This record gives sequence, structure tokens and C-alpha cells, in this order.
Amino acid sequence: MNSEMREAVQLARIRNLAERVYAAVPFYKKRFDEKGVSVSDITSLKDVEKLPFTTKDDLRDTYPYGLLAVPHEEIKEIHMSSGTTGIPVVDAYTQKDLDDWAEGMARTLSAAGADRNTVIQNAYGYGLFTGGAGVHFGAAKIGATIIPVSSGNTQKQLMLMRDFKTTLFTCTPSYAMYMAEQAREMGIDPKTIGVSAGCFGAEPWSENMRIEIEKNWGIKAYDIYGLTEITGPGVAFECEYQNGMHINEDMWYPEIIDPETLKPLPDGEKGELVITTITKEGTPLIRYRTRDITYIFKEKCKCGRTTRRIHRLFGRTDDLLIIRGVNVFPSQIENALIGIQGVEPNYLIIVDRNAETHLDEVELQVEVSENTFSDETKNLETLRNVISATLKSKLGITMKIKLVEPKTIERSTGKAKRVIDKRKI
Ligand code: DLL
Repeated sequence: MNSEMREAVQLARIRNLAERVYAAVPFYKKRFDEKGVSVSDITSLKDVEKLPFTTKDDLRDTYPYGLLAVPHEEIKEIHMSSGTTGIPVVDAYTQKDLDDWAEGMARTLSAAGADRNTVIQNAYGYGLFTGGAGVHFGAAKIGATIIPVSSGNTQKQLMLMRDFKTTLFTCTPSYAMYMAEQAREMGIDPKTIGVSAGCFGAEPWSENMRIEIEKNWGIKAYDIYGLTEITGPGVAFECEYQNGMHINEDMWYPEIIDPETLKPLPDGEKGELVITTITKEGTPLIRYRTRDITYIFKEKCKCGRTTRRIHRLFGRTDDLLIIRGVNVFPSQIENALIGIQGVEPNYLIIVDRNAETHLDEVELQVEVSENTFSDETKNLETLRNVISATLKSKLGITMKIKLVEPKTIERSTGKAKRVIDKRKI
């Protein structure tokens, strides 16, 4: 579809959505009335700016069923994410929502080369988390062979991969790295297992981490994006050119806003991604503020898909560390670290506040490789200086660097924890 045709479809769907939520969801009726906006005000996509935002707090305030836009018997499945504050964020799907989700994930997996002949090992967690179910539905729609192993049990993962000739696997990028490490420990070179692709997401990762995963596994590593509130994975995905993620724009209408002023930003400008779920029935959302930072671009992709794309995520507004006035996302630190010889892509950022000076202090714990660690202390000191100087020159920040022994930073089979913020405790 060219952009004019797509925009016409989007506008019609947004108008239909506004009508549906106004009639069925008291929360939205109130928000629309407060803003003095109604469906008749939406005559172009630019008018979407007139609609109210929805935030994570709104979802918590309306937990569990406050945003339902259809009768209960239409809801066929529920997923949720726990988050950090206790009250889960809920997504309630009608059959059509599940079909759309499967479609979005089928596109995601086929863009990574999957078809009926592919054996997909799904190492995202099954259960309330959307990763397991999302990949499962998409793989089923393609007609691929699914190994629904879920996350964890790493030795078994490797055994299944080898015995059942997995060609594509899915998990968080940090778990993909951990699996490679475990394989080597078992005397297996991951490259010899025969996997050719992986779809990784659910947590921030850097371009250098991609290179690392591709090198370790001998595969092509695709970035995939999504969030529970919207549907789960399948919102946007990379194609074989691995240059930004194609947004499934016929289902999710994206905008970028300045998170401070809340004003929309043009394509190409970095800000907070806002999504309107234009075809969703169960728990549709108007202008949901994802807190994810990226930019949208519309240059035509060599793959032939005409949708706009989002750049690999830079981080989240709530992950942003401000270190003595310099804004930095954990993924930028990761990117800088991975290029340094002797360092493993395992790190932990610990933020604390000095009780006397009241200034924030950051300690960066970095794992060093086996060889480096057995070296002389002098060499470790040199390495610490190299890390410090690299971070200073690339990001303009000074951190206390602590080198730690190989395999001491806790591994995760799901989303890795990269930051410990002691200031909140
Ligand atoms: O993580 C859905 C998902 C499952 C996506 C499997 C991809 C693969 P939540 O648990 O609700 O849902 O977390 C959503 O994770 O707002 C981002 O901050 C982050 N995230 C997801 N994908 C990526 C990615 C799933 N590719 C939150 N890069 C989102 C960076 C990502 N961050």
C-alpha cells in the first residue's frame, strides 16, 4: 500500500475507534468530554493530536477491567505484565485481537525468513507474559514447526536445538548471549548447532550487542518490538536489511512526541513513541505513551515494504540516567563497552546518592573475560583506565569502574536487569 492509501485506512480506523471507545468506555467518554473533542473533529490524521493521551497510570487506575470496550463474553484471552510497581498492566483480547496479533507476529517472523519449513524454538516465557504466546500464534499462522520450550533450562534448550534442528530461535538478547556462553561451557560451539536466525527483543539492546550475538551464533539477529499494553510483540519488526523496525501501521498508529511539552514531533526527530491501537477491540488505547524513545522515518526500504519504520530503541524515559547533567541510556553504555577488548557484554550500573555531597554517584561493574582476569593486576588497571577513558570520550561521563570476575553478574533467562538504583530504596 502506498502512503496515501494507508493514511486513508488509518484515518477511517481511528474515527471508528474514537466512536467505539466514546460509546463503550466511560474513562474515554470523560477524557473526550474534558478535552471537548469528538469524532467529528477528526477529519485528518493531524487531528489525532486533539485526542487525549493514555498513560500507564491510567491503566493502573482502571485495573482490572476498566478499559474494556466490549462485553465480557467477547474476551478470549488475557495477558499482563507485572512491571515494578505491583499493579499489573492488562491486555484483554477478543478473537479478532488474537487474529491481528497472530498476523503481526507472522509478518515479524517471515521478515526474519521463517516459512513452513522453519523450526522455531520459542524461548520467550509462556504464561501471562506476551512473548511466548505472541511468537507461538505467529509461528502457527505461518505453519512453521514450533518448539514451545519457554524460557530457562538452558542445557535443554541447547539439546533441543541440536536434536530437532532448530533454524530460528526467539528470546531476549541477553538470554541469547547467555545460551551461547553455556553452550561453550558444555564444549559446544554455538555456530555448529545450525541455527540461522533469531528474533530478539523485550529489552533494550545495542547494535554492538547484535554484532556480538551474530558472531557467537553465526546467525542473523533481528530486532523485534512490542509491549503488553498494545498487544505484545508484533508492533514493529526488522526485515533482512536490519535498518529500523517496520511498524504494523495498519493496526498501530504511531506518533513521536516531546515527552516534556507533549507536542508531536516530525518524522526523523527523536522523542517518546505514542501508539493508538486502531483495530483493537478488547482494550483499545488512544495515544498511549509508551515511554520508549525512538524516531520514526519513512524512507522507502529496500525490502519493498512501504510502512514507516522506527529506529532501534534508544531507551525509556524512565531508564534515562542523568549523571551530573549528562543524559545517558544504559544501552549507550553497553554499546561503548562491547567494543573494548577483554570485556564481556555483562554489566551492572549502580546508582547511589552520596550522603555527604548529595550528588549522584555511579558505579559500573563490568565483567572481564577469563583470559584478562588471570592476567597481572597491572593489566587490569590498564583495562579499567581504557573503559573509563572510552566512556568519557564517547558519552562524556565519569563513572567509577569496578572490574568483576567472569560469570559473577547474575544472568537472566528473560529481561536482564542492568540498573540498580539505590536512590529509591
Ligand atoms: O516485552 C513484549 C515483547 C515480547 C517484545 C517479546 C518483543 C519480544 P512488556 O513486557 O510489556 O512486553 O515490555 C514492553 O519492553 O515498552 C520496551 O521498553 C521494551 N522492549 C520491547 N521490545 C524491545 C526492543 C514485551 N526490541 C517494553 N528493544 C517496551 C528495546 C524493547 N526495548
